[in-house]
Amino acid sequence: MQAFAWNRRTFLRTVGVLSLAGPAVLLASCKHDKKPSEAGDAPQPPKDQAQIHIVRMVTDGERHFFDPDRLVIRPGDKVKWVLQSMVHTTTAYHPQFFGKPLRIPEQAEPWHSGVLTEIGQSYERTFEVEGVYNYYCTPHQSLGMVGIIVVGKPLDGPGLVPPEMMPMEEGIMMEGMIYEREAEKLMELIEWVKALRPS
Ligand SMILES: [Cu+2]
Repeated sequence: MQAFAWNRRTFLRTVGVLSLAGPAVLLASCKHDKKPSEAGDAPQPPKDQAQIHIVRMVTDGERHFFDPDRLVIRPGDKVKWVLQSMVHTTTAYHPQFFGKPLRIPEQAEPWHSGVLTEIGQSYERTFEVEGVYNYYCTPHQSLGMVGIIVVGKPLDGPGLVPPEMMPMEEGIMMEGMIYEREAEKLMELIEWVKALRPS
């Protein structure tokens, strides 16, 4: 009985070593024998290649805006909003914040920076879930201070739905409403994203 157990452990250990060695050998051979068709099979960069994208929050006279107001990034990349002037927020369109309609991917975490008040103050977050994200500045939403972020592919989702088609019941109209200039700017950004797609 004891001899059997010993043999069995030895066998398992041997199999374990073989299965560990397997992927390493495959990876090593891939490096040298990669066909062109396989090169496009890796959709995401390694974590160490993640980038940080800077978005400035700007007031210039009567204009309040994110600069740039549109970004295409890769999953795992970070966006850092930096206050350049005035006071601003970066806030995801999500019912969790101020009753706004959902305009980010359904699996994604919403965010709200709170009001940034000191020049140079910043807020950052990492985007993992692929899709289209709409966000706005709470003090300046009615003036059209909104932005859009495409993470990975511009997949269909809440962030590409025309804002005027959002169902608005009278009771929640005031809290979560989208203002006219806000809707116009969102449409401009949505059209920009759609133009990125292959026709
Ligand atoms: Cu603002």
